[in-house]
Amino acid sequence: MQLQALIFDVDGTLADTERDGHRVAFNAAFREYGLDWEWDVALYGQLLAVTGGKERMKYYVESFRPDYTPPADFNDLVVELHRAKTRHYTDMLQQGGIPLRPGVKRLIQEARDAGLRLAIATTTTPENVTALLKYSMADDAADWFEVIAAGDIIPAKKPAPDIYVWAMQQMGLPAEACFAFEDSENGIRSSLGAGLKTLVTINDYTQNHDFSGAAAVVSDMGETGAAPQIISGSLHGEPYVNLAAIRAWHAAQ
Ligand code: XBP
Ligand code: MG
Repeated sequence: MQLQALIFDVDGTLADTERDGHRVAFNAAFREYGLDWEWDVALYGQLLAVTGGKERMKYYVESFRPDYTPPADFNDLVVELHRAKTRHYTDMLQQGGIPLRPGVKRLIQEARDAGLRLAIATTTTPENVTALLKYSMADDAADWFEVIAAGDIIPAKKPAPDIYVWAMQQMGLPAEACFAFEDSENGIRSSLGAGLKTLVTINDYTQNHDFSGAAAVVSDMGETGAAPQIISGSLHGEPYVNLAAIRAWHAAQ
């Protein structure tokens, strides 16, 4: 079936948001609430095993803080902390904090010029996505994506396939007409589970993940004069990740 739409993960795929974005915003929220929780770079790598900020905080308390006795209204506290974290995170983006990864804007522009449909499938909060698109991509970039599937819209977060399935339902497209972009094992379990061929661009947190089933695994999308490193698969003779390479991965058996 002909390729009709590209579906992008956000965190780690469009931009390296985790280490210098989400992690920092979580810590700012913890300080604001007088908690002695501090997520350093290494610990945050372990916490990324769980997707979703609220879920991640609960996992931290359960698995790393046996000394902490949660209050009776712990669920409410987590919701409040997460609201504060989202505020810190979107403030950071507004201040121009987090650039897109190499080749992301180029590829999205090429896809738009070719008339492909675009969507987002992510576990992060919707405000975070629109802020990243606006401040790191273009003022009106949120309008370039016909579906932004994000956050609690779907209860079962990645690695469950539900968020991708929901995005495709909204577009009225089958998986065979779409192609996905991911950076993590939880992400690719989700996209492959939804039946999508998927390209992986790795980052420092995800480089040792298991990406079996990926169409290819590369360091980044690449740019003119800055070819990506190929970890597995092939670029089908293209200099970097472009629509020709994506069409070839999409057509492959
Ligand atoms: C992203 C996530 C998110 C972010 C934090 O995973 O797991 O939870 O880390 O955002 P993926 P929130 O890239 O696979 O979508 O705090 O808004 O959840
Ligand atoms: Mg990701």
